[in-house]
Amino acid sequence: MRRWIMHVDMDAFFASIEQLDHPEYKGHPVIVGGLSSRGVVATCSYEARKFGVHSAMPISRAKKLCPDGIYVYPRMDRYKEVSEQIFSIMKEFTPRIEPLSIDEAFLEVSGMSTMYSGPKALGRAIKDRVFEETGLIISAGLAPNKFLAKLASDLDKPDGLVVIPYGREKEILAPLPIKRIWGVGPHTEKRLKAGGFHLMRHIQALSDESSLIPLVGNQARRIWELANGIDDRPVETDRKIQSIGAEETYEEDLTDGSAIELEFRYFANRLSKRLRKRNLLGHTVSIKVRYDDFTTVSRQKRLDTPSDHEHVFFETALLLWNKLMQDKTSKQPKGIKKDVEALGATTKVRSTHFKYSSSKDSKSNYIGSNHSTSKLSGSSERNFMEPPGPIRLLGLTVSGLDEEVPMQDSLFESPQDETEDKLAGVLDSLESKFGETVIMSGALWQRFHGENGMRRKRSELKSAVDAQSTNEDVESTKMDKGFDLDKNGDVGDINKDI
Ligand code: DCP
Ligand code: MG
Repeated sequence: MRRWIMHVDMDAFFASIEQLDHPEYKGHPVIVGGLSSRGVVATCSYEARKFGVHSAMPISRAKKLCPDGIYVYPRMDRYKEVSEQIFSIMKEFTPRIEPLSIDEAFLEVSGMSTMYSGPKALGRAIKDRVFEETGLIISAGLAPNKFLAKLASDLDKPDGLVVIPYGREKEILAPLPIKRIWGVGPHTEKRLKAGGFHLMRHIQALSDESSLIPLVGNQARRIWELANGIDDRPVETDRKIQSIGAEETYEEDLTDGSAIELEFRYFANRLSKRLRKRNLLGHTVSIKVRYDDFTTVSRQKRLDTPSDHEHVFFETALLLWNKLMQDKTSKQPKGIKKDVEALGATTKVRSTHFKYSSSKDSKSNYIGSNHSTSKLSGSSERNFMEPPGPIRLLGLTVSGLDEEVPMQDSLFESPQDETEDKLAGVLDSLESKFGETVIMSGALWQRFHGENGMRRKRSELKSAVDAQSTNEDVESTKMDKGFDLDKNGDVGDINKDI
């Protein structure tokens, strides 16, 4: 039996629902997004795309391009409701569904096309059924594997229905740019292009992946296979959450290390709570930084031992941040003249809340409250180095998630981990009873109530989608997240591990 995979992706999902619920919006440019001065476009109708508006664009820019557009604030509950409706319609066709996002999924349809007059007729039947039930249009791609199916659904958007038949895989891929390969973000694209690989056919000309290894390391085999249309990944119906992240776009830019420290402390606290709630441990921690000129950089680190500990996430964020600040190759915002290393060597930063003690195994623990000044001296520094320019967005993500295996008390890594686990359990149960802000550490209290605290809190409340998609807490099962955290590929060099 031949394998057939279908990929479905709703057209202009949030905007189409707005047009459905407000028939007077039909045929007009509709832009859904954060409406504050720092808002970004979540999506827009195809009518608005003609004006050059697109996802992740600042709303202010969209308004310049399309001043007569209809601007609406997202209604996530409604979009989730419609998404569930669509998924249940698709389940009538096959139970083998792998959801990728709110509006996207893979369907394992091998063997089913015999019930129709081929894969195209099957795709047509599913499209028609979704339209009849919901009034919404999906674009669909059917192909021998996941990579090609996803590519196909995008080839004729909106209202697409494209089949890539057996035997034509390489021919269809040949003229496409290498950035269409799954997992090839801007960083990897640059490296491949430096080696002369611009189009899929340049990779297809190689008999194996060996010439790609010097350029992209252990990604070489996967890239070579995908460029040749080879992809054996199954449709995973019980796909687990792959990452949990928190990010924030600030109403006012952050300009000093102590404010940044507070943000990462807050993110680490949130993420550890969310992991505990799901009984998950994370292997990899990454930070994302967007400067005021929209330059975006990321760094990630794999932990020696997977963790759900706030202090581990926070300290890894500190390490990554200081490495990033010291990294001369990291992009500096235009017009910012400060030499980061010189800054690092001379600036004194106030450490607001905790004192750290380093232990031999390089793990360090906060042991109490302290106000001190210290001289920055490289990556082992316990303070957040000053940023080279104003920061618009910060994010912290934990990925590589595994179910926590119950352990005996004696197996706790350190007495501090044990104490933190017990304390966390108590705080979690108090919080579930009395709400999040009732119990918080001094540092986090400072974030909400200290200098500028209210300003930041206000921006959180206001900007549900100001930082792309669902702003603050982002859970993802997207399979390409391991390569590029950002749907729009603007994350920069996430592959850069330290
Ligand atoms: N989304 C978001 N922020 C982004 C990208 C997307 O909030 N940066 C949300 C809004 C979209 C939905 O996710 O409606 C689905 O994303 P898609 O990339 O599939 O975009 P659309 O469905 O809107 O348009 P398309 O027709 O290109 O699929
Ligand atoms: Mg879509």
